[in-house]
Amino acid sequence: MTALTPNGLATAGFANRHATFNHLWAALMLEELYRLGVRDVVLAPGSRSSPLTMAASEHAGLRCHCHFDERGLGFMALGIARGSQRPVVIITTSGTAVANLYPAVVEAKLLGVPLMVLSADRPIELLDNGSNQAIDQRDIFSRHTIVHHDLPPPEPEIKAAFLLSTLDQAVDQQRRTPGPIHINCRYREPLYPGSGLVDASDYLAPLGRWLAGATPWSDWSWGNSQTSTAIPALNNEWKAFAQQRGLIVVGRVEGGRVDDRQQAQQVVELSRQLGWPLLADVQSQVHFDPHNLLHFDLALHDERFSAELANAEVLLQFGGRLISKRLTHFIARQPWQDVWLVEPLPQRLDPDYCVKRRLICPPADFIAGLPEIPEQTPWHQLDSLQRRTSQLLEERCTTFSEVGVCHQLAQLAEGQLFIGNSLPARLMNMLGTPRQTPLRVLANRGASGIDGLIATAYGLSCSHSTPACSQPTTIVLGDTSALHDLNSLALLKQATQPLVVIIINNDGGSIFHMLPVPKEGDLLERYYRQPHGLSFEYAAKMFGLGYFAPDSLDAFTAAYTQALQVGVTLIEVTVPHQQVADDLNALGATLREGQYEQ
Ligand SMILES: Cc1ncc(C[n+]2csc(CCOP(=O)(O)OP(=O)(O)O)c2C)c(N)n1
Repeated sequence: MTALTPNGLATAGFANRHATFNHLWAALMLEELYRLGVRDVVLAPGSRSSPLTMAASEHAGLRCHCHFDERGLGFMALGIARGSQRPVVIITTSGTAVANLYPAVVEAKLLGVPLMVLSADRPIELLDNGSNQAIDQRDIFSRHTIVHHDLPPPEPEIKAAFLLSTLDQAVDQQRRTPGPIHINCRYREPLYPGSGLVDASDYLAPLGRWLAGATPWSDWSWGNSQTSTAIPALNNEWKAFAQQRGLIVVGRVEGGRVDDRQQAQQVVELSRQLGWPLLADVQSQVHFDPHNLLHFDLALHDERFSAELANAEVLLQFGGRLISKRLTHFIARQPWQDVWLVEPLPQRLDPDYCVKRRLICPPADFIAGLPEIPEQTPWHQLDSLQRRTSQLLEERCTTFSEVGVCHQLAQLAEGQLFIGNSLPARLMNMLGTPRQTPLRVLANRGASGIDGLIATAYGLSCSHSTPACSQPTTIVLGDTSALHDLNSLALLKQATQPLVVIIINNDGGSIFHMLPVPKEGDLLERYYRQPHGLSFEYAAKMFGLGYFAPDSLDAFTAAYTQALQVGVTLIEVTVPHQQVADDLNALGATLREGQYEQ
C-alpha cells in the first residue's frame, strides 16, 4: 500500500506523470478489489500490464499465481474461483493475450464464476495505426461478460473515486449475477515509474478516510427481493405440489452462500421426508450419497425402471446442466403436472421448456422457506428396480478398462475430483458405488470444452480458503483433452497438495464411436477420433511429475492410492479405443433385454 500513502509519492520531480498515474491507478484498483473480497490474482507476462503486475506483486494481501499461457491462465483462475468461492483477478498484456482468455470467460459466464479480467491496452490513439501488439480490445468478450468497462488512460483530471466506485458497482452487479467482468486498462508510456514518482498527494487527498481504512469506497446494499423471502408466499402452491407423486432431480450444486455439500445434503433430507426418489447428477455433491439412485443413467435402459419412474407427476429440480442424456430425454417426454426449478443463477437451464415455476435462489434458501413437511412413505419401488443395474455393473466393472477404472476411481477418490469432458464426465455420472466419505466433484460443464481442464484442476487445488484445501485433487480426462492443455502441466510442480492427473489414453476421441457422426470409410478416424499414437510418459518426465502406467485394476488401485499421499503424479491408463463403446453398448443391451435375470 505504500504507493497509496501520500508520503510514498512525495518524491522526485514532475517528469513521470504517466508512469505515476499508471502505477497509482493500478494500485487503487487492486486495493479496492482486495477490499471487495479478492485474494488471488493470476498473471501472465507482458510489458503493457506492468502497472497492474507491479501493483499486484506489491500488495501484501494478494496471492499471485503465474502462467505463461493465457488460455491456461484463464482456466486456472476459473479453478481458483470455484475452489475458493471468491472472485479472482486475471491480469494480461494487450493483443492476442487477451483473446486467449476467451474460452475461460465463456465458461465462467455459463457457470456464474466471478472472474475479473484486467487487460492492459494502449491508449486509443495507438489503435489501428500499425502500433505493435495493438488490437481492438473493447468489449472483446462480447456477450460473455456481465460487465465491461473500457477505462481511459490514467489522468490526474479524473477523480480516483471514479475508479473505486466503478469497481464497487461492477462487483455489486457480479454479486447479483455471478459471472466474468472485463475491465480494459489503457496505459500511456512510460508504463511504470522506476524512481521518478510524481507527488500525487493532492490527487489522493479527496479519498480521505478510505486511504487509512479497509472498507470499499462505496457500499452497495440491496434488499431481500432476491432471497428466500419470496418463498413463504408459495406456501399453498407448495402444499398442493408436495401432495403429488414427485421426483427430485439434482444438477450442478455449487457456489451458494452455504457450503455446497451442506445444501445438497438438505436436498437429500427433503427427498427422504417427501418419499420422493432422488436422481442426483455427479456434479450435485450428493451423487454418491447412499440415498441417491446412483445408477439411474444406466437403469433408464431398463423398461421396468423407466416405467416406474414415469409414475411421477411433478418434478422438483435443483441446479441444471444434467450430464445424463437419458434423464434429459425422460424429463422432456414425461407429461408433468408441474415442474419447479430452483437454482441461484438467473439462467433458463431448461433445455426442453418444461419448467413452470422458476425459483432463483440457492437450494438451502428454498428449503428453509418451506413449511413443515410431514414424513411421507415412498410412492415408488425404484431402489429395488435399480438394484439389478447395480449388480450387473459390479460384474462388468472388474476388468482393466475405461469403465472399470472409472468405477474404481469413484470409490477411491478423496478430497476433490475434477472430471474432464467427453467420456470421463459420462462415465463418472453412471458408475461407482455409494460412499460414506464426502467427495467434492466438479466439471467444466458450462460449455463442455475439452480445453483448459488441467489448468482448471490446478486452480482448484490451489484455492486456499475452503476445507478442501488440505486435501488431494484428482483430475480424470481423455488423451485429446490432455494434449489440448499440455502446457498447463508446467503449473503442476508448484502444487502444495497432492495432485493426481489420470489420463485415459484411448488414442483419440473415443466418444465419437458413440456420437452421430459419419463413420463410413476412414471418416471417423480421420476427421473425428484423430488417433495420435502418443504416450504421456515423456510429458511426465519433461514436467517433473511422478508417472505410473498400470496395466491391471489392482495396479491402478496401488498407483492411485500411492499418488494420493504426496506430490504430483500422472497416471496413464492405456486402453483400446473401441473398448469403451463396446462395453457401454453391451451394458445397455443387457439392461434393455433383461438378460441379467437369467
Ligand atoms: C474445445 C473443444 N473442442 C472440441 C470439442 C468437441 N469434442 C468433444 S469430445 C472430443 C474428443 C475428446 O477426446 P478425449 O479427450 O481423448 O476423450 P474421449 O472421447 O476419448 O473420452 C472433442 C474433440 C470440445 N468439446 N471442446
